[in-house]
Amino acid sequence: MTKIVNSWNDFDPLKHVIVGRADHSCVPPEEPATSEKVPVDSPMRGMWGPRPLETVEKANIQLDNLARVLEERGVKVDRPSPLNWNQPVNTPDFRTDSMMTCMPPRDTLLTIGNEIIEAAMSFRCRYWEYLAFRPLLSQYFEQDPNFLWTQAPRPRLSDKSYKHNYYDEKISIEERLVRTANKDFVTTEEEILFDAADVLRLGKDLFIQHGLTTNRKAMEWFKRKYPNFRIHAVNFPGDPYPIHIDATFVPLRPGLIINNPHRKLPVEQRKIFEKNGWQIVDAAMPAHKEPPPLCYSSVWLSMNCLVLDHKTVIVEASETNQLEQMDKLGMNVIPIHFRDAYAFGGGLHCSTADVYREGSCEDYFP
Ligand code: DAV
Repeated sequence: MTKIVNSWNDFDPLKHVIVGRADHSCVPPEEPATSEKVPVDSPMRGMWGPRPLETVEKANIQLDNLARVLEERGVKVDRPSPLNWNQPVNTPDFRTDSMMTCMPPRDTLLTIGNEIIEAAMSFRCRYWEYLAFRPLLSQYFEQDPNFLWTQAPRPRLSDKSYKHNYYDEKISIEERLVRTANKDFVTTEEEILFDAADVLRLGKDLFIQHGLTTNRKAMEWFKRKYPNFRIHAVNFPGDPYPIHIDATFVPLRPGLIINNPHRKLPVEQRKIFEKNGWQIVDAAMPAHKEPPPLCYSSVWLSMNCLVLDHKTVIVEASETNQLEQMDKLGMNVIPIHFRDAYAFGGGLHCSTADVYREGSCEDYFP
């Protein structure tokens, strides 16, 4: 019997992974959920359409190189089948003029043990993104009799799912931080919404970031779906654009997490880690002052690393501070160049999705 899908965390030995592809990527037109994530001074504001071919090619070179480095280390790598993303999405509830990309897979697919969940994402332009992964999931289903293939309740993404006067370009960073602290985000509680990258898996515990891409109803869905798990809502008050937990709170091995020093886990929420002897250390400062052009993410992709096992981690090669910190924390570091892929949705962790890691469902926080 072949076991293809198994992964309970982000640090046990990685054996099989999906690496994204940048082909046909577009900058999507503005829509209620995306406006909030694009900084006001970004040249992406107001522009949309296919990304320049040269940037797509450069990103693909680095993605292919990541795949090669992983394969050299004995990790099986699968790649999605990109669609022509430059097509409108039309449903009974909304229309938007283009899709985005199938980068990063980490947002779309959530692996929990022998199950892969296609996430209920809040961006209208990402409505069909899971189709790029269907050939792979279908193959896993054929090969692995225990693979559980799940789609989270499909969101309708009608106007009721968003707060329409939420985005305001005059709003200052301070005001945004107040909103984050008050857990006031662009989505409503009309329906279940989450990006897979908001869910941090640590065996029996799922730590889920409440932010611009994941709402409370999603947490309730996870609670009911996994009655034997502990579901923790976490939030990081220092983040003006809280999207995804993987540039904020990143475990390296059992007992050790790096935390973005600008987005610290509140004292109350730290207790469960401290009580169980886990160490939370401030991540090193990013080496760059700005993200690359046409990038949605912040400079904190510096900490968006891909852990291969409890002693080995892939880190972006120009992130010298982060490389050095990893070394001090006792990790063997594999530096690879990856900044050309950042604009397509994120860093090394974002650009991958787990299929198989050794290990089983541990209870780290008894
Ligand atoms: O810091 O912009 C990026 C995370 C992407 N998965 C940030 C979060």
